[in-house]
Amino acid sequence: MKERQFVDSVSVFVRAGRGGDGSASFRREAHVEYGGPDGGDGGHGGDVVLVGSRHEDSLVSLFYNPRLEAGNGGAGRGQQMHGKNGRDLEVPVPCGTEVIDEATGEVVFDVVDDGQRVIIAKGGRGGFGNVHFKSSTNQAPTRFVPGAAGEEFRYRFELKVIAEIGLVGFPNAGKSSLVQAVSEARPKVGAYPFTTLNPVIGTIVYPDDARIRIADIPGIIEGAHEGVGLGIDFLKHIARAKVMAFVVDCAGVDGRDPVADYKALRAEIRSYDAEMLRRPTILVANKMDLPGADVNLARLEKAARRKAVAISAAGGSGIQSFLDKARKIVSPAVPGNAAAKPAPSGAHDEVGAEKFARASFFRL
Ligand SMILES: Nc1nc2c(ncn2[C@@H]2O[C@H](COP(=O)(O)OP(=O)(O)OP(=O)(O)O)[C@@H](O)[C@H]2O)c(=O)[nH]1
Ligand SMILES: [Mg+2]
Repeated sequence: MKERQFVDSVSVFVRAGRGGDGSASFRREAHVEYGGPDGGDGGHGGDVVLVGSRHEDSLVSLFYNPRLEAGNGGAGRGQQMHGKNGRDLEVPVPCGTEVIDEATGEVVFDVVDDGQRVIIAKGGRGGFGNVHFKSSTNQAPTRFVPGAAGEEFRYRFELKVIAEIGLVGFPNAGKSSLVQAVSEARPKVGAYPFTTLNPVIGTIVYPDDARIRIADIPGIIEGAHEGVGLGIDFLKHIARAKVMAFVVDCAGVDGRDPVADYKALRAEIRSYDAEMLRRPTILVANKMDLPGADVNLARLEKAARRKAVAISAAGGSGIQSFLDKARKIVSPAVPGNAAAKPAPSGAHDEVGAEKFARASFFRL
């Protein structure tokens, strides 16, 4: 198994840039005996800025590089020249990163959206140069103001995967394929277990712009709740999702039995946190394009005593039913995501669904 590179909690030291000192300089010109003060102001110190990025999925780079320092402002100079402003330090972080002040334990910032910028430490102001201190009584002030220190903090960054739907399934069940089919996210898909090593969030965008985020995590195996495999670290992310979707390989490609898989998945979740099973769930029967899947589907639905959403994540069939179901089940919990509009009256359900499907594959 590849080494896992996923860090969701890291302690960092953050220092914004110091402001540059003001200058105490006097004009020197040929033929002017007493040049007045001409010391410019110092430049401002750079800020430390977090930038939400959907391309980041872990805090691992900060784990290896836990000091974040922005550039200092340059000193002011003669001829009223301003010092250069210090360079801002922009740090890309995954959406869902919370910033906790270690001194107080309080969450002070929350980076939620792609492209969102949050200043977590402000640079110090540049100091005034002596031009500011000229007065009628003091024509030759030597006074200047030193640059102010930048803010300094010790923060803990915590990654909270934010998704309405969390996918749970054995390795190779087709979770990442499903995320690919319904969102713009491109998690790796592979015919071997544990292709996915880190959580990936995809956003389903409906034609009326309602959005549902869906979290893909590494496959769960028996014993995950006790730390077997990669599962335990990721169950806590799923634990924050409002809805769980169990993804089962209904064709039993790896010689697995979908009914046994479904039971084992539920048992793992129950052992981890029984409360999670009381939330709404979606049962997804995947790989319906393969032989034997039909028979297994009937068995699965009987054993689970519920209807499954039958799909082929790779082939594209049934995806619309999944989208509809996801919307219906998540919407009450998400303000602004009204329930899916019913098909136009008189239209056959299938026709309505087909129209909806075409629009749904429009990607951002
Ligand atoms: N025939 C068929 N193959 C599928 C389908 N969905 C996924 N696969 C294949 O199953 C394999 C595993 O798919 P992934 O989407 O990577 O599965 P996963 O659940 O994300 O796996 P892990 O990340 O390892 O937990 C890949 O080879 C896919 O191409 C399907 O509907 N039909
Ligand atoms: Mg995967």
